[in-house]
Amino acid sequence: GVTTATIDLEEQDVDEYYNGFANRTLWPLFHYRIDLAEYERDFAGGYQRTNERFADTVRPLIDVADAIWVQDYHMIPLGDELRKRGCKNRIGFFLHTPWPPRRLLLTLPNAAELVRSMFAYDVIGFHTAEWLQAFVDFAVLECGATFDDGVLSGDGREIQLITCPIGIDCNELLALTQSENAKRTAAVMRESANGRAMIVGVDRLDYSKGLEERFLGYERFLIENPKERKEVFLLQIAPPSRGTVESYQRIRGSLEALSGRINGAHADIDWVPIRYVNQGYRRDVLAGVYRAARIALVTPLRDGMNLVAKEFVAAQDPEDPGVLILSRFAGAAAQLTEALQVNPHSAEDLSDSIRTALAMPREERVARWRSMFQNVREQDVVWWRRRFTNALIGETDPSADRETEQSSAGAP
Ligand code: ADQ
Repeated sequence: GVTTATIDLEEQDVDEYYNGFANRTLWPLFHYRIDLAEYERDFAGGYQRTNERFADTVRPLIDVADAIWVQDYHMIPLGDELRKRGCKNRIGFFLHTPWPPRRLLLTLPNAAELVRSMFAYDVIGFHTAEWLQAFVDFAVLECGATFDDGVLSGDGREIQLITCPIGIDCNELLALTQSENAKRTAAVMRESANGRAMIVGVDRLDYSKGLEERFLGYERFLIENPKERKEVFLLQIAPPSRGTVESYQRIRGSLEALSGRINGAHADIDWVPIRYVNQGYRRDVLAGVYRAARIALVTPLRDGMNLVAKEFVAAQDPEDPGVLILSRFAGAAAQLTEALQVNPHSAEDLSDSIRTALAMPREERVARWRSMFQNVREQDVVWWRRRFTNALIGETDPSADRETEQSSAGAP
């Protein structure tokens, strides 16, 4: 039931806006990687220009009764641009990434201006209380806002800030897990595992996902556990993304080198420790892979939420579930407290947790899984949507209020 309107971007917009400010400036900065963030005036200009274009394009499509929900860091100034075009509707914004600590955000030229543009929204949502608090810190200390009882006041506007952790479409994933394709995939994986325990990782190839650290932690496990090591293998699925950005080309190269080196150093004629695969898979195939895995390694260095962790939980056999090893720096760690939580920077911690997961008795696996599954099922993507839209438009029919509001206020 969704109608989409798309627009084309000029090559310059793709360079400066999408590959530039969105993916070479904000993405690394929001993931605490100021060493990778590139601050170029052209990027910032392209970002602003493109958001103005989005506003010009979408403005005529907005009815007086509509609520508007803007998604993610590509479109931070869009609400403000809509306001400048006379839009009086309720406008919400949801950030899918972390929000960085104030001292890191200060490295971005004109950061305060960007944050003040967000005062145009009525509701801003974050995955966790930590990201929300970091936003408040900046808004209060750098932009002169005040914060009380969930409401930020700044530049004459009031903005409701909410935590709204995104979930997966759990019912869809449960159905996918029961599909023929998933069952076939799980059977193929079990056969090819040949009695060994499969450890799985599924991530976009991105430096925020902690893949190098994961490989090194796994290697440490191989070295420290000579008896158990040939009883496991790691399947890492990592389809390339944002391949035109240099930092992504670099991580791709270094992972190829690292997996090659580890396999070269440890493989035997009948066993390869890492199966490293660079392609995307259908969702039913992924569901089968999750189901066949004994352990999932979800160890980002920083992640807004991380849906792979939730997909893995949903795909498990309730009678004999696998173990989720989860970075404490993923937003998901706030909800999935029964995962084995690790510091992804520590190879020792990763190695120890693999060992613990392999030895974990079935009752403990079931108990931990039940608690996590309850969260994944209850706080699914429908719950997330409802939580946000309830804050944005409340329980009432928004059309009545908004019409009066808009016609009495008039357009500038
Ligand atoms: P992402 O950084 O893309 O999302 P994530 O939440 O893990 O990270 O979602 C990835 C999705 O891609 C999952 O649904 C996964 O199944 C799918 N995927 C990954 N590898 C795949 C493969 N090889 N084949 C097919 N599908 C694959 C951003 C933020 C996250 C936040 C989400 C949602 O960075 O922190 O959880 O948005 O808000």
